[in-house]
Amino acid sequence: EKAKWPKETVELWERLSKKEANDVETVQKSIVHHVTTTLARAAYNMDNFSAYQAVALSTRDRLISRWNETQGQLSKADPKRVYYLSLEFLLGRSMDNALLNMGLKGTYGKGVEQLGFNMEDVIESEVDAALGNGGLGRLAACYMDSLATLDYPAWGYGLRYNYGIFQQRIVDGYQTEYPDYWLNFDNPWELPRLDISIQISFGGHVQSIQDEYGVTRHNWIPAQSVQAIAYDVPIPGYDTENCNNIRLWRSKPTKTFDLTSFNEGNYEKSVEDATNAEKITSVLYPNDNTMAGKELRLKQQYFWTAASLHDIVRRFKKSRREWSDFPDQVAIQLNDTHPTLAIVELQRLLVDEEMLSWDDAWEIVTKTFAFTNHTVLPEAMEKWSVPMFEYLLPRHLQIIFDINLFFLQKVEKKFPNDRGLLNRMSIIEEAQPQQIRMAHLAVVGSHKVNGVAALHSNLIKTTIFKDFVDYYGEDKFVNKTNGITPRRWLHQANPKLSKLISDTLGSDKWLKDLSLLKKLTTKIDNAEFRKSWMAIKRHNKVRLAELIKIRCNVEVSPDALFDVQVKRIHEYKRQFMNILAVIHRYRTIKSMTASQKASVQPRVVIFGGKAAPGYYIAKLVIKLINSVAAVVNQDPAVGDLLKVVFIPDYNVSVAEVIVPASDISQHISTAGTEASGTSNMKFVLNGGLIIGTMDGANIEILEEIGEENIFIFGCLAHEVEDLRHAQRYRGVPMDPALQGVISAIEKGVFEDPKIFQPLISTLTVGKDFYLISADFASYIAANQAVDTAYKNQEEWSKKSIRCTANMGKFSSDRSVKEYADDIWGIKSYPIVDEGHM
Ligand code: GPK
Repeated sequence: EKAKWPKETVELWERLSKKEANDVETVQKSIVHHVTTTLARAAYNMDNFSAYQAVALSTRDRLISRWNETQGQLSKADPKRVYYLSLEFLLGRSMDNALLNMGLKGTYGKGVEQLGFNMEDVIESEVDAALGNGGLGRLAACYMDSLATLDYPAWGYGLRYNYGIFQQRIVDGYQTEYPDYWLNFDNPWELPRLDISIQISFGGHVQSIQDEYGVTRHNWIPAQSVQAIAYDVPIPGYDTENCNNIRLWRSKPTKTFDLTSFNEGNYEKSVEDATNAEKITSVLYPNDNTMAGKELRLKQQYFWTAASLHDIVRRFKKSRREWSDFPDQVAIQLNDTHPTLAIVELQRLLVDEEMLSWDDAWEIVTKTFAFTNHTVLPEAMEKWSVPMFEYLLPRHLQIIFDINLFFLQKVEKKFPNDRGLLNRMSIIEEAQPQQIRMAHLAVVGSHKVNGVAALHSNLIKTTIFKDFVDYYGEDKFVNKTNGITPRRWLHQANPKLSKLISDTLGSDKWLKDLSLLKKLTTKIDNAEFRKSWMAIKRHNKVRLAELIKIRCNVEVSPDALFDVQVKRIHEYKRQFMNILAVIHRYRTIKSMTASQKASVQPRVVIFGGKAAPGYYIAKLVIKLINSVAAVVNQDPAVGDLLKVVFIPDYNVSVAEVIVPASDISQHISTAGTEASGTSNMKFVLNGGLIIGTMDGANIEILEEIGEENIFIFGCLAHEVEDLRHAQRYRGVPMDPALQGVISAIEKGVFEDPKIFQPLISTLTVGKDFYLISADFASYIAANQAVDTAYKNQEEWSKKSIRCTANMGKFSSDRSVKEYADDIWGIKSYPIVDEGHM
């Protein structure tokens, strides 16, 4: 239409859509404009929260111009894009990050202060977007930051839950869950695209008919449908014009479906259907590393993958290319098995709707998808019961059976007469009822499968996917070690350290090339530099001590060693072992003379993390931590030598305070169980040392920073099987120190011991699956080594600097580049600033 406009009209638009300037006064005007118009408030009558809203709206305007410019230029150029399908995006707060990435923090800070507000208070008024559980969801968020920063054409696809991960409160030492209704106030970080609505169907039956060529065609006649509405979340890169997108889908009742029941006079049914439709995107499932198997979760997965694929295919069709070009235009990354149905849905679209042959379609599908595995824990493997699946997605079930049939035929051809092998590799598990193994489907439908750290990627090749490696060959299975974004996890969370590093290195280039941190090594022998380094750590500890005072009502000394374990509560992560060692420490201190006590290194042991609401043992661990804290913190015989706190409602914004303040943090999973871990990287990047097992990315961190700068203990992954076997069948006795700790709990030193009996039972000889007893002695020794090392503050500060200096590898920029080069085949496409609004 624009072409038909007279020249004057086009010029008028051009002139009026020039980008706003970014000086302090223009920014202030835009803030005040939003206060008085969008918020309809009087200019002076405001609190921090409304100030936040106005600053957020003003920031959002600038984000949207970048988003428009980026998406406009990409539409024209139409390069290959990657689509990152993730049921979780754990973004946390957006404002500070957006301002820093766009280079506007200074201007906004000045503008806001002049308007009479404290920028930090304004920033802290924002509630977290908590659309994720833990590591997997936060990884997706870090990858989106890196993709945008590196100018890769990338979109995320996810769900817009009304309720994110629950809020955790501690009542009488127990975790209690509260709904996280994060959309209570408008969310300025999303752009509702109410015009983008896709119909998604469920249920019904399949009609099979012969077409005019005698080919059998399958028609899915669904029973019900809902609408998917798009909400776009702009993701600005750091120091670039590029602004990528996360499209989140929200479910709504379809208008027609509503009307039918309504017109038939069945008002109740129409209300019920509407509610059922809305329910699909109402809540995030709060399980981490475990599978719940609920029908609504399966509905979420199909709703999301179908809407996303429809959107991707529609965008592809605009280019009017051949279907065979699809994999040259589109790469789709499956974040865990949650989006595996996308494989089946694309095959269905190509065969049933686009009328491609099965084989042509399957070639396109398998060239398009790649799959990331995040765990080897059996309880986390996704399986769906065939009857439930058939009821919801009858045509998709047929397609899965066909995929499986053709796949097993090829396996049989390559390895004839091996029934056991076919049984093990089948996508369908022969159980009562039959189960669909989503991991097998994801492997079969993808051209690359990756683990998330070197050890983990090797483990999946020898355990859960061993047969698949034998069949497909090694090349399909690759490693992509996780990474974290240094923008949020150092620059934003630790501004003082970021500034010291930039001042020392003479520029802030390291924020886009983390390997430059290596140059900090030259400063290690500079006492002045070490002093500044440690002063920043202390400043961060004071800040954390304030948070602990507010949230836990416990006073802790910032001069003590801060020892942190914050992550989801899980048996394999062994928070239980940590608190047992704390009890051991407590008993040791209690048994000391005054002069012995004088040489004890004071320690504050800090826990945080959520337990899945149905995970009874994990919840008991929280209770035990709080019971121990209650006793230890009150004991005058201990004083400041030991404090224990459980910080409630651990989330991204709390992590941003905790991570920069840690002296030592704990990454102590049983070897072979933690796929990677990413908080280990965050702590070390901030100059915190770590104590850990030879597990996940700990191993690669050790390789980078050197064994003198990390406290390693415990058995190795290849020893685990034998150790389990030995304790089960040869009755290896419990570690004596651990025995003493258990006796103390059983004697009632910490509340009624009956409460903790189920927890203690997990340590029964022969049942100690996570090998707490086997690792206990070396764990205690490693903790002693930490105390000793910390007493030498000069040496400690050198270790701390070496840690940060050698963390270049763990930038998510490195991870994302590897994915782009080795898996997606995409190139960066820098966006030109054309000055448009
Ligand atoms: C793995 F399987 C899962 C899961 O359901 N949730 C989750 O957060 C984590 N993960 C792993 O446990 C971590 O080791 C890993 O660093 C993270 O995913 C990202 O890969």
